[in-house]
Amino acid sequence: MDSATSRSRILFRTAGGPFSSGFLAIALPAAPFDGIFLTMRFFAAFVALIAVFSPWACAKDAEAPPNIIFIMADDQGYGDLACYGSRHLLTPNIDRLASEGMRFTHCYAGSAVCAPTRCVLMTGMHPGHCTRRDNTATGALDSFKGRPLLPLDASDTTIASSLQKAGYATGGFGKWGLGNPGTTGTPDRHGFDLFFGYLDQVHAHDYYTDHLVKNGGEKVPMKKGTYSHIPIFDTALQFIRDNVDNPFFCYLPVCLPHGKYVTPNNETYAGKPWPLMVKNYAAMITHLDRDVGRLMALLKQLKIDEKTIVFYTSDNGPNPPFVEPLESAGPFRGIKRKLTEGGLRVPMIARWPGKIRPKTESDFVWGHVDFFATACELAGIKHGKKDSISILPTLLGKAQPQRQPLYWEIHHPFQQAVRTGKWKALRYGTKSPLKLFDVISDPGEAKDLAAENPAIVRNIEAIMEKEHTPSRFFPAPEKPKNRKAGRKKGAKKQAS
Ligand SMILES: [Ca+2]
Repeated sequence: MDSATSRSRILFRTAGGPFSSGFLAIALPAAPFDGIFLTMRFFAAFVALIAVFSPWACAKDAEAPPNIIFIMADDQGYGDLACYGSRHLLTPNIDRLASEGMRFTHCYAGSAVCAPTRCVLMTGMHPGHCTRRDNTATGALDSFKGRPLLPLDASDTTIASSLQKAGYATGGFGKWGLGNPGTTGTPDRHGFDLFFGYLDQVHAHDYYTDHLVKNGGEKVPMKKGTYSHIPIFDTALQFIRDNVDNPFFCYLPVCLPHGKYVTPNNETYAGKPWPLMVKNYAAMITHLDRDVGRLMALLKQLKIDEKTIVFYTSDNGPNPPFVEPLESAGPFRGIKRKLTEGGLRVPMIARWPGKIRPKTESDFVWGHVDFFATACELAGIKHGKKDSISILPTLLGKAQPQRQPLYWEIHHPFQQAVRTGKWKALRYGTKSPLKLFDVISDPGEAKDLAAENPAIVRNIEAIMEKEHTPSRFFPAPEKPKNRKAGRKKGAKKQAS
């Protein structure tokens, strides 16, 4: 652990009474009761009082664990932000986040679709270990409109429950996707004091829904014509106001810019030579950008800017209609639902004034799976998640050893992937040949180098075998079953 973190941890745990009593315990010797020690006792008490009531005490507060805000767009591509090279989209507020903080160029989503990414993020377990490994599951327990779903298990521990236990106020706002009402997977059962938005991910397609959901399933009626993102985001801002004096975790898995592609206003892009769907998608990203600006202004207004670390990312790669006109996948091949870089590589920005150096860029290889350990270290708490590492040293500008291999699997159709060092490998089916790419020199994964690197291939095959633990809900076939048909059917079924 680095020294800055040690300091935060010690000061947080000793805030209030324990700080002064601990200090006096050291300052007051068990000694004869004579004049010298009376003077020492008086002096120690005086110093302790100064420590509690002086500006030093304020400095102590500044070292308390930070508020943590995690904003996650839905289906926004790596190339959809100006600060990640977009020539088409206006994202000045998110760009400012990047220029005031650290921009990561090798950060990976938990998965290539909504639900497993959320599962990985919340549980700090990769898709070979976690409960929900794809949007739908074979023979699953939960269902919504006939789709077999798998909720979080009661035994799953989430980052929200860990932070809640550590004294954080916890709020989630947007698309939950890990358990519908009445299941073991609702957010109120997994550490959220307050959740507002959609529990079901297909319900989340309906931006003009007649109701949203609070906590474990309480229906909140929406007035006709309400664009749901607006009350969802406003509720998040109110949660921040309400918890200005607490450490808080504000999880914002917003629905924008996921389909349906509807927006109250696409004027910014009205003159562009794009189909309506593309204009709306672009406007949805710019709408989110404006809200990021509102959120950052609120942090300044509440004077908690320096006590708050803000992350911004997306849950998976973009959809096909945006890849050509907007270059949404950036330099990468593939889209959402694929374990190629286009499906997995996502923007990731972290801003924390006074701690993260502004205008920095990092090529450290990590993923959403590491948010768990990172947030725990920020909060000064321990965790037992073996798949998750803290990237706090990197955030603080310190050297950090290369991460162990990142592993993914997804099931419609079945794919496995590994990123280790410069290598990215993927295959369809546990007995299918591995494709191997050097994603530093070949980010588009165009040249398969498997034949030239048999030892690397064997090593990665062993990683895939080890990291996949069987799940009866997510079978792992040896060979892909009719990949083309699976892709077509999967694309329709996996609409979220
Ligand atoms: Ca998504």
